[in-house]
Amino acid sequence: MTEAYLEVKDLSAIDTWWRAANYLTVGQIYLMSNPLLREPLGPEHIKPRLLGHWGTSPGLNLLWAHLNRAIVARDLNMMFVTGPGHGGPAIVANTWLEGRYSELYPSVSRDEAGMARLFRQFSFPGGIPSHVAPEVPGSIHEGGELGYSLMHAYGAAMDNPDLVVACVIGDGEAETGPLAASWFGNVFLSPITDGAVLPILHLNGYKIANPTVLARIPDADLMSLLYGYGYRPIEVAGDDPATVHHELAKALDDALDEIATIQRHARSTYDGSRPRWPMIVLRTPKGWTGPGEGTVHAHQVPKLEGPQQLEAWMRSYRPRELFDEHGVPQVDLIPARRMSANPHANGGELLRDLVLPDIEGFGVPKGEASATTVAGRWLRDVIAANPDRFRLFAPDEAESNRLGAVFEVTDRVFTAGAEKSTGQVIEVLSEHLCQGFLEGYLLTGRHGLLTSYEAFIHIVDSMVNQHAKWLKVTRDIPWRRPIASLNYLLSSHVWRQDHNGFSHQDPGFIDHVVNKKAEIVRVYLPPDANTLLSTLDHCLRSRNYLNVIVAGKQPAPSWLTMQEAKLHCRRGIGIWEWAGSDEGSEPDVVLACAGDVPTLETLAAADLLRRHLPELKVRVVNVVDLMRLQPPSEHPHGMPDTQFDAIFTRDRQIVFAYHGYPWLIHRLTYRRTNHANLHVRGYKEEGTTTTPFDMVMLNDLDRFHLVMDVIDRVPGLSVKAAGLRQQMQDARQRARDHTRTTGEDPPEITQWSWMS
Ligand SMILES: Cc1ncc(C[n+]2csc(CCOP(=O)(O)OP(=O)(O)O)c2C)c(N)n1
Ligand SMILES: [Mg+2]
Repeated sequence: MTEAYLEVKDLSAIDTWWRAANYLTVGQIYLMSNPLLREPLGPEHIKPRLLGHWGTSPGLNLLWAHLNRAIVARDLNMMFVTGPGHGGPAIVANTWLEGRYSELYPSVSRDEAGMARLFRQFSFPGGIPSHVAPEVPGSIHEGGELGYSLMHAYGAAMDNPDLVVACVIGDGEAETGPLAASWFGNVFLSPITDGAVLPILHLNGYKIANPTVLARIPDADLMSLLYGYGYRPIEVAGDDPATVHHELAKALDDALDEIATIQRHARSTYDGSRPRWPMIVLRTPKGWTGPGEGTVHAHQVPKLEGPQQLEAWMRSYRPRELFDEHGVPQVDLIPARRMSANPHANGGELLRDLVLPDIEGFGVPKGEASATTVAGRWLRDVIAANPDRFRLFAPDEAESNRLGAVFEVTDRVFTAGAEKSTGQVIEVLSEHLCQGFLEGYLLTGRHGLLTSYEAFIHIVDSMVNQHAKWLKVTRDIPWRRPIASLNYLLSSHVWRQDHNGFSHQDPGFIDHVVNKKAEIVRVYLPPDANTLLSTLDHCLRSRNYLNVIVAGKQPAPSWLTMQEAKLHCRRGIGIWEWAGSDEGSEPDVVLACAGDVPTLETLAAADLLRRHLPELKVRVVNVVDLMRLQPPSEHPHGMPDTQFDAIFTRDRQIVFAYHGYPWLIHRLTYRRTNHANLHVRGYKEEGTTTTPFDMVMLNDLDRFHLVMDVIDRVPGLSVKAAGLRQQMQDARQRARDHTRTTGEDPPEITQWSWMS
């Protein structure tokens, strides 16, 4: 037995809270009536389908109780991030004890009637989900898909100097790649301008059906590992409640004292170097205080002999001491600043608009420009104008994606080693960390942009799913205010991976995101620099979306003036009359394009057609907002059939040059009148390290092939234009031969410009 650390009254308050929360957790998992056990428990009181997770819950409840003691004592501004989010009933129990749950859901009142609803609704049809889902007050992290707790915690702490984010990490969760990378978070956290994260590694020994790695390796190894990541781990271990209460209270005081000391020092001396932040390692049994304690059988719903066993278990928490005769909980330790009501956990409430510089001042004249370089100048001024609420995240690719102008006004955060710096850019190679930090930052009411290579953003596909699900659910929760959209600027895209090759060529992230709910996703393919500016400006003003923007970084034609670009982006799709030859009449063929490189090839094809087949009426259509292609019933940006038919015609051939995998265009348009005449060229998984024009030829997306497609499809041309078709074939061969002899594309390609 260790020495007593807590005063008797505090020990009792903590233990009461813990027992109350455990009681309410068990009640939610098993009961649908008789919440205060007024009658002997019978089968009729027990849910027919027992769903949920008990094993992690007593540990979460213990931590919540102890953190409340610390919050009361220190008046902390604290958030709770639950890594093992399957412990939903535990967190719901604590928020109900704090009264927050009933404030938001008045029918689940803080009394016996409310307790009955609280129990019944959990994991019940028409009720609430089993995890720490968006419905749960104080949560920014559902924890359904494990691995993202610590990165969310770090993102939340950024630019919130007053905030302490307590983050419980499951020992199973800690085996995931994303969580393993998250320990690095302390390198990207400024002790001066950011808040603190208190990681709590919950070593309950097990995941679902197996022991965990970190619970089984020698204790000294674990301590060395965490020390090596830059933390000072404070261990608390045991299975005797009183002992653990004393030790945990002491450990938390130690950690919170140290956090305060670290911040005082850093903020008074402006020393931004990485301190050795404290963290807690909590080693207590899985399913502590319940059947199957300390075994894998405690993970979900422990199997019981019958109602009597359940009743005995629930009574072991001494409910008569916990609730009065009306079922009102008799707990102290409700802080003035409750974790369940922390405003940062409902970030939209704190969200302030960005100050956005007028894009007019950044536009480029028609000619040639690198779209992302131009965007970088605007982002530089966005960063300068919003020092406390906008961040750029990149897996080491901000410079590579030509956004380097931002470093004229800010720097990268890096607190370790000799060359320390601080600023509004986070560059860490893990795409998971970029995504997770940004999610944490957005969910707590700020704004940001993630720039990545197009191919590798796939690494976070699954995280995108989870964020999209979160957004979808929050739309229907009135008290959850809208948050800033998650914006992707994907560059170094499939067509221009010049230094790299096949491994770096994959435009499929777009396909992935369009699976998500239409009200959440937006995909933009700006064809040039000015349209990219207009698109970014739009996206940074939007709320509750995933905006995916794909844009090139290489010098490329800028087709539209700033004014034209704005109008084009507002429409999302448009006929480029200046590029076509249909002049107000019905076209013979529609050349459509989406994406910068396909737009270039399409215009070059239109140029060839105009020269060689002057009587052919060609219409050129450019798509910036991909969702315009869908019907309005499928997507809010969808275009009515009448408009679609007017642009794409009801019966003429359409040759569509698309940035990504061609099937997506078919998927988006399959219900349209003229779908049978739609022929899409795009990336068909042919790639290597070669010249830009060889890349488009490899995938039959080049101008010559587009002309051949027109000849093959437009009635009457195949015979008449057979000679031109042959010239196009030869042009392809010449271009290929040129690359093989000289290592570069022929001048007729590289020096082509519109109507030159
Ligand atoms: C990424 C991911 N893989 C697998 C699962 C399935 N799963 C749910 S709970 C769990 C075990 C979690 O163990 P741990 O993090 O130690 O939590 P605790 O022991 O506190 O329940 C697993 C594997 C998941 N939710 N997420
Ligand atoms: Mg575990």
